[in-house]
Amino acid sequence: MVKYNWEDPLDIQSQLTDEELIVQDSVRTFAKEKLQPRILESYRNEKPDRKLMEEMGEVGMLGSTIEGYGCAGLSSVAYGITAREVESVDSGFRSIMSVQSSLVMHPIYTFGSEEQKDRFLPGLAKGKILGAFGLTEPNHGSDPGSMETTAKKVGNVYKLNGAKTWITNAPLADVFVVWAKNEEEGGAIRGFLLERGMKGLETPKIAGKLSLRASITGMILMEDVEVPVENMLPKVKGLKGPFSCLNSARFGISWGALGAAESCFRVARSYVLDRKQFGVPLARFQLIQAKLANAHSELALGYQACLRVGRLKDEGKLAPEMISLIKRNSCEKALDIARQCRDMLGGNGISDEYQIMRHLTNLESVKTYEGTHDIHTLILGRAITGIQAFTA
Ligand code: TGC
Ligand code: FAD
Repeated sequence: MVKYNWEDPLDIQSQLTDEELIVQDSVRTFAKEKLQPRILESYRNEKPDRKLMEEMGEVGMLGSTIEGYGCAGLSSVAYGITAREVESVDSGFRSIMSVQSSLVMHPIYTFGSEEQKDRFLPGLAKGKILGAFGLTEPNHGSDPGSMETTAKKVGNVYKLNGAKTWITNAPLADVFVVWAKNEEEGGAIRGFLLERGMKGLETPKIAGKLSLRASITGMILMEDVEVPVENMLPKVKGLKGPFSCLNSARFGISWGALGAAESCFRVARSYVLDRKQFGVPLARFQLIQAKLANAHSELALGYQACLRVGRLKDEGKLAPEMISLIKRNSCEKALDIARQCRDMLGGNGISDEYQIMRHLTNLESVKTYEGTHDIHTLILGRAITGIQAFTA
């Protein structure tokens, strides 16, 4: 008879390749030694740590699925596992990593010219260059197809005008993947690489965040920013450009959100084994065991689904709706698990010493960015019925 392993109930470990197990080990060590000691200070004081990116680069965590250019060429599953380990410490740290990897390096690698790849990818892989991705605008979040940012060709430059908001890494970034409507092509959406120092480019920080405080968020304001024609991503036109970057980032988030929830689960489990009320450990009560069993089941099922989608992605058999399914499921279940775990700690649950409340507030953003819960519901609804319900 096989003994049940509460830490890995569906035996995910035996489904990973040797390479993926090595990645898991090394990222787990990195998270324990480099991320965990930093998080309380970073979160309390909303202090992003620029050096962290270079440390992630040193261990090969940036753009890890890319072949060449100093990148590791790993599987999507290895990328998912990395997101899980990083987000088990904090979603903000995973955000920093996934924007750089999926939303900046991926489009340059997939849609960029050879010159763009040679120029940007090695520095991005090492974390020497920091990237940001500008799709969302003040008036257009869930509906980026209505964006107002424009690009107008004048001689050998494009002049960009517009504003992007809620942009991870923006105030510190060196390079910005900005999506804009190209007037010359009847408003077709194109990606442009903007660089810090370009005249007319401002990136103010958004203050007062009560979530994801370990990652910095800001705006990208553009007033007649002159972007050389060779900085336009040549190989993609239309919304499928930004959306295909989102496929990769949303996939990572699906693993990551569960990583955050798993951390909450572990804290709650050990707390209820130690803490006594009515003369016995909390873990002795059936209501507590039911909460643990529910969280444990959702984590096991959620990870198995992420692994399956990762394997299909690596085999080239992915439909983007599969990613909506796991992004939506992981975020919703992770938030619910974090709330239940917070509850099991009673008053201590709201203290940052116990970490759960930080994960909980982070997960509120994770549920919203990269397509809100509702948007992924509607993506699935369209796939099921053949009828779009995004617009009236
Ligand atoms: P729709 O008509 O559905 O599609 C337009 C074109 O795009 C193609 N497409 C995709 N291609 C690749 N992957 C996908 N997932 C795709 N989804 C759609 C589609 O085939 C079509 O191509 P073509 O060639 O026919 O033109 O477009 P729509 O305007 O109706 O959009 C529908 C909707 C609502 C699903 C979409 O707008 C959406 O997903 N909205 C959510 C916006 C969003 O996710 N924003 C994220 C911003 S980035 C971010 O949050 C980063 S946070 C990072 C961090 O800190 O970790
Ligand atoms: P809205 O689109 O205004 O939505 C508000 C509410 O209405 C939501 O509940 C939504 O689900 C609902 N809703 C919208 N449309 C419909 C509909 N058709 N039917 C039913 N309900 C609907 N963006 C980037 O481009 N790059 C980044 O790096 C980035 N980083 C971010 C970091 C953080 C911390 C946050 C919070 C956001 C970030 N975003 C980024 C933006 C993020 O992608 C958007 O917030 C998200 O797409 C939702 O857009 P919105 O905030 O404008 O909300």
